[in-house]
Amino acid sequence: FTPVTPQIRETSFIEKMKKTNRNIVVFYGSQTGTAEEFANRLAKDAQRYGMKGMAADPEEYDLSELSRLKEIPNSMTVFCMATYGEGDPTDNAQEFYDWMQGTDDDLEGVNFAVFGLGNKTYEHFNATGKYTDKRLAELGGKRVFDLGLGDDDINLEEDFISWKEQFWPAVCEFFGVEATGEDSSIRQFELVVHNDINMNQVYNSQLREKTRNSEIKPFDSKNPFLATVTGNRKLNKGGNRHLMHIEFDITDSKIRYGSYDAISFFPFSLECYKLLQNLNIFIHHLIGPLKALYQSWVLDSERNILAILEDLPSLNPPIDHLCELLPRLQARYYSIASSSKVYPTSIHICAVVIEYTTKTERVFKGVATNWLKNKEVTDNGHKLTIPMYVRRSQFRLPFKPSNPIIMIGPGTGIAPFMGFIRERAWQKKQGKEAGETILYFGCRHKNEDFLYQQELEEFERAGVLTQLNVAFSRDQEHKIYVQHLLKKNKEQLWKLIHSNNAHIYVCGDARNMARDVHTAFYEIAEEVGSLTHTQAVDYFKKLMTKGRYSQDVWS
Ligand code: 2AM
Repeated sequence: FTPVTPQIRETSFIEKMKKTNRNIVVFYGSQTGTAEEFANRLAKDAQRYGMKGMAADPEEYDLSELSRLKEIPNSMTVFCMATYGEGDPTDNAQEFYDWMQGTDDDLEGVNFAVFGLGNKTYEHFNATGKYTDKRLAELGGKRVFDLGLGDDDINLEEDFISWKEQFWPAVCEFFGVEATGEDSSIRQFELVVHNDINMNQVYNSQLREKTRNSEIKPFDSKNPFLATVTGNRKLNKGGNRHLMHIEFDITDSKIRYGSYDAISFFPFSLECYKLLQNLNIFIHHLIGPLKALYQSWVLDSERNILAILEDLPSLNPPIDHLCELLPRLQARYYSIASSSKVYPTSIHICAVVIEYTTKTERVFKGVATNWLKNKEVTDNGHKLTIPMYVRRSQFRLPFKPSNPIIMIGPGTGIAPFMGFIRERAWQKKQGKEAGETILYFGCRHKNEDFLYQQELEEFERAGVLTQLNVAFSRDQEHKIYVQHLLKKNKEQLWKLIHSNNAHIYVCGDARNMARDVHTAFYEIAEEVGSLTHTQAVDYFKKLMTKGRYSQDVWS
């Protein structure tokens, strides 16, 4: 697909809006693409109301021009802002976020609205959206419509649609305009059939752009590094799942990483998977505001776009329209399981291959994990490469190696801790006095999915890992989970936390595990430290702000 209008590279969004006659700019703080998709939809909606919108990546424009927006008559800006981790903005919104914090620009006459994308299972629900909304108003901006708070734990799509349904009438009233009824029939793309494509040139990574001051930009989502796969092995000994350990060579990349960072990949060679795998597509276009039906027939039954088209053959959308609605395939993030101190030129990850049968008896296959699973080290002598970059995370080892660490990571939550432990081993080798290094790992069966068992037991024998606690959940009748083992060792843990400055790290499932582990720590503080429940909650909140209780969790 080729854009009909040529793209003008312009860092001034004001100039671009003036040149292309637009009056609404929708910025997105997006990590996985949802906020970007929402921004595109809002920008497109605008034409129904006789306005002209554009979606924009804040990283590509100079946001300090925001106060100039009033130069454009009847203009407004919308921010679709995702929050991730511990209440952080997304990478592409970081600069804008810093600017908001430091600026004293007068935004009088600048009309705005904010939709936040967050997840209630995280403590700092929608922190970035809330801050953007509050800060733009503080600076004198005019809030045209109330902040929307999308919750990915329930149904983000529905939250967005509900917000949008009220947002546009409010905008129309504000500007005194009426809906024109003109639908999104104006295509932004045209279908061009290429018969002579050299597949090797379809995706050409490593175009390392130079920035204005001629420094080479680091690899990032727009400019990934092509890493060679140097290892791929199955970690579990049994069971019907496939847990894998994969190694990448980054020798020529100059990438430096911490064991705590996350690596991301683009499964680019499977572009057709877009059609097969994209759940949560704009199905409301097809079935209207039947939300309950959407929930049960689409979301709960996990029908992706292909399944919908199969099950509703009367829908026969033109292929170019369909492609226009599909969001770009997004990068996937995995915790790094290696330490750059030990492996400066390679990065390791561990991940579970996602594959299961949905309610409609279709086999759902995770796009990236299935693609990675089949990546051999060589394919007929050709080295296989994967476009990737490293994203910094908040997870880091304590500054002083002598501080004790308590790591809790069941399942693939073990990944960053393999890096941590290797780094502690390296510190020990350097003659540094490494503090207690305690791991709580959990899996189903000892003989099946005890990931990195051999390495872990060797680290324990070598005294690097001072305590290895493993909860096998299905080796006996009743479940044993990591939090049960934490409770068993409550005296020791409380002493390490309260008297010895221990750092706590939790990695893995956000929905249940992270919350249950949190509760176990409250109980420990109450039972051993004699705190009241309120005091215990407060105690761990303080540890979090001090960076002594970190979570890298996903749902
Ligand atoms: P289960 O699947 O037998 O319930 C890694 O996924 C391990 O985490 C598994 O042993 C899994 O057990 C366990 N697990 C599931 N829910 C959990 C929870 N709420 N807290 C801690 N561990 C959990």
